[in-house]
Amino acid sequence: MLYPQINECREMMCLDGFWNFYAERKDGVMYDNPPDRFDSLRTIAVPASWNDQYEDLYDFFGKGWYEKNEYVPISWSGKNVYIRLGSVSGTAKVWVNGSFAAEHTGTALPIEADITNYVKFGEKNRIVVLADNTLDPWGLPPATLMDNEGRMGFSKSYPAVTYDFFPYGGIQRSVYLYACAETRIEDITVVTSPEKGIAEVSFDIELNRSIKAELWVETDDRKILCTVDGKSAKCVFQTENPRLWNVGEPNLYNARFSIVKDGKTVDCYELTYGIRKVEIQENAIFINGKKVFLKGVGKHEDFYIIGKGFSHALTVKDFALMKKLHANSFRTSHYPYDEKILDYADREGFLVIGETPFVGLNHRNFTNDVLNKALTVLEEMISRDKNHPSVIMWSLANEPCPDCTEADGFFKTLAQAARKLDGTRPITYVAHMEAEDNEPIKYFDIICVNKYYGWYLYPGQIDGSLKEFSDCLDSFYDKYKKGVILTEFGADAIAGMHTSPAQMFSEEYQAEMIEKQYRLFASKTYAAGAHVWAFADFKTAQSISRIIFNRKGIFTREREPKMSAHMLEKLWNDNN
Ligand code: GCB
Repeated sequence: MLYPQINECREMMCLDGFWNFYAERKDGVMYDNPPDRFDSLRTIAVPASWNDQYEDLYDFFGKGWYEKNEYVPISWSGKNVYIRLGSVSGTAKVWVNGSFAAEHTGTALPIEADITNYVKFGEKNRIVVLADNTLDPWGLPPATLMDNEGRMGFSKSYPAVTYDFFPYGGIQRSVYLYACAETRIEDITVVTSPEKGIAEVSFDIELNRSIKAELWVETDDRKILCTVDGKSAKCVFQTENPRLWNVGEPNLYNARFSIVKDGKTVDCYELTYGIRKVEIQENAIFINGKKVFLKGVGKHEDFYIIGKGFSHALTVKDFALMKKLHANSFRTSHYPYDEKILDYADREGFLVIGETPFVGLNHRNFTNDVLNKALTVLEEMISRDKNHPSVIMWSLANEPCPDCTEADGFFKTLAQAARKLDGTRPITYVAHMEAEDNEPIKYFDIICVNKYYGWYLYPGQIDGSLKEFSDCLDSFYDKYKKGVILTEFGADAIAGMHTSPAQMFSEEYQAEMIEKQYRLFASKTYAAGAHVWAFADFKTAQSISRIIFNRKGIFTREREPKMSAHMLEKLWNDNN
């Protein structure tokens, strides 16, 4: 699915801003379909989670109805019109002028529908979106059965989710209406294979309907004519001495694709791509034949008031801070992030581990039903993000339960599917911190693992747990003989809390622990990268182990540095 854009053939309008909102509660009026008038409406902002916009919505995990009345220009008549929502929490349904237009399950990925038949051109159109954020034990990610006494959630939390971030609800990414010709370019897949001064670039183009036409590809001072005869076309060329994309060297090319029929341009689309090759060799990551050690962080989409809503300013700020640290990479823990974040990573030369929303999977989740859903989500994610040079590998899960024998077949199928969908990137999965036997690892190219020595294990003992930390990683490597990325290690620190000697929750403890564990891990021959958990403090469900936020951020939630941020800036600058 291509990101909407305005160009010579396509028009677009953004529906971000104020929408009407109705929160459906058991003691209020409940709807199956949008009524002519909702019982009561208030204003809500899009894109943003609803939870922090009004106090009474803070712990509302149900059906949120959004409504907007918007003109569709008369100049769009005769064209096909689509609605595209970047992400809606849980299950989403969309109606246009009372007609049902689309349904989608799964958070953090787009929903798109052809709404041509429902639109009134030159008039106001009523768009209604249902965002159903009911916590679902079979969802991806799964929530445990709601148990408000907190017996079943992550660390006995309220709400009882199986993962450690707040289950924010709502329309959390931008909403667009866009118009293009009846025949349109629906998908483009870019594959680049650089080899000793020459690179092969291949574009696979998919159309929504069959046509016999010219396909012009303009890129890098070339104008290539290919033909489409049917619904797809391929264009392959070789380029000498290409400017390769790499970490810190974000060389991007533009490509413009136009479908020309009888001398008239029917549709066109522009995208940027990078020429680069990712390989795993000798336990390490190589980009264009150069070895790279991942230095960076695990992140979240999370900020005050907007919750998981996208913000351009926050994106710029976060990248600026990561650059200041001399970080070269991050993981989209624990779900796919807004595409604009990946665009920015392409432009800034950051390496990204793109993660699925398969977090908190436990015994009950390894069923055929969940697997089928997971396969759809995986396909949607890879199809959405495949053209970003910054995305260097796919992570197919974060910490599935360590002792689930059922997980083996589940991950075998997912791993095979991922390789089929994208043969150009390595695949990984993040093993559980307590995992001794992690059999699914055999299906992956490189292993990620989270370790919390000095915190959940050996609390209060940084030096006293270093040997165990080291031994445990060594035996992990000895068992699987694959390169290891330490995707999480860290400690909660409450900004402004200082102790001497370093004690848990102080800034000193966090900084000392991260530095000692990083230095030790980075010295291992099998170490392929280390990501500190986490970039910034973030909102979680409430529990006795979380002081409003998970405080493992090296920055506060406001993005102010803790001691560990200053320490890492120096450590990573000194080429460690
Ligand atoms: C983990 C999880 C992460 C949590 C972190 C923690 O292993 O992957 O989502 O936030 O531990 O702080 O407990």
